[in-house]
Amino acid sequence: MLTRNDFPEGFVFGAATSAYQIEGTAKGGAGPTHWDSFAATPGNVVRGENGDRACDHYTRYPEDLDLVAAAGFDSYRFSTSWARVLPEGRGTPNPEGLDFYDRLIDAMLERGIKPAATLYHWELPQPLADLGGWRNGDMPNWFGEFADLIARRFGDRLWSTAPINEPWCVAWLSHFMGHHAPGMRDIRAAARAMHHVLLSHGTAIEVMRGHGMTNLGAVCNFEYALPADDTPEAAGAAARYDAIYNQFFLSGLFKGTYPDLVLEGLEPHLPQGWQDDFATIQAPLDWVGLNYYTCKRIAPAATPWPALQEVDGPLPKTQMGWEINPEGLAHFLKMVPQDYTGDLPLYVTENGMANPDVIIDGQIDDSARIAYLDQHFNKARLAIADGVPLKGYFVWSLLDNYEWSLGYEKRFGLVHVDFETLKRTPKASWHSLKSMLVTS
Ligand code: IFM
Repeated sequence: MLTRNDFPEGFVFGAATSAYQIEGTAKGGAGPTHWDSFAATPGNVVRGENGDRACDHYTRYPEDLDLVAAAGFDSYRFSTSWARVLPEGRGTPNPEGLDFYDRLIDAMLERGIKPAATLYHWELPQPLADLGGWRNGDMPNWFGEFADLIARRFGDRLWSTAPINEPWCVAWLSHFMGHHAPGMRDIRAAARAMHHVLLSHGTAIEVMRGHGMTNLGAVCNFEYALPADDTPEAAGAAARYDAIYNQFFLSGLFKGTYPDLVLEGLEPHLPQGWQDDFATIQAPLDWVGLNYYTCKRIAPAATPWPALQEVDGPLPKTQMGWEINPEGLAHFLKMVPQDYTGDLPLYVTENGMANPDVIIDGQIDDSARIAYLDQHFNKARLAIADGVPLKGYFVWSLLDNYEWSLGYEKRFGLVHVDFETLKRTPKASWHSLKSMLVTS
């Protein structure tokens, strides 16, 4: 088993969560979000579950942060709910919401935990969703106002900050594939959301820099796109998948343009003048975060662009049905600095697996998760040895939580949550990480 000593001095280990997935939105005066209306629509979410109660982290955060500290994590990656601090999305802040994040951040600092904030992890205030949400060209201004509020109130105490978690999910998964709120399946909506997400990101970076904040980054998610067979058609489909998923956002952020393979489908639908927005989109960053879980096998499809489909693969799978393929992490840890970020510090900002964990005699044997993390940590260690400027690694997730359209069924936590009693029970993986991280 690896130990802390297998990683460079100062390497940051962390656990990650997000607001809607754990806090419980019913408490503390949070406004409604598009996830509430999406979940209230039959067929969208398993059992129609929502984030009303979730893990009640809103109340139980001291116990949760004790678990972060006791495992020896250096940092806690959390998100600030826009609708909790600005129930209308704009205008008058909710003092209770601001006070909650004050308490949460101070509780991290009291425990010696570095607060790693994400401003937006997917719960868009409903009043802004009603105005078209990410499709609306005013979104960067609204997001800038939210960033301004966070910067003024908490900026002096945050260790790191990223504006938006996983732009691909915010834009493509939610506006082209329809799997997440607002559940759209529309190429024009997707194109606009893809661009507005990046412009909002850049606007927030400029706002936060203006307040003197440091250690600002971007967090993108990556899927290792493999051709389903060795035909040129499958290679072409996998390249299109890779361009949409893995290249589009980095290309905007670091090259000031979008990949041709994506423009061939999206260009007619991008907002007018999109070419003029890259000065903001390319606002300088201090680090880039990679979220990595799996690979996908891609085949061509007889449909309009992007004319591709996912097919089943042969590797062992997690509870999500996702193949376990640590090679993909190795691939991205090489490709991202080589093609985009150069010497910029990188973090793995999410990695982990869902497992059908059960409590037997008070214990949870999630040895599959221990093996998964070990394999992926090893790829990180090898990348560092090859000179990749990887500075930290965050495990998804601290707690079992609301896995979006899959409800509470998929368990990603290092800590088990009984969703009836809300009791927390550390799993074998939490204990294993503790042995790895706590040095005597
Ligand atoms: O639960 C999600 C998280 O919100 C974003 N990244 C992937 C995780 C697992 O699906």
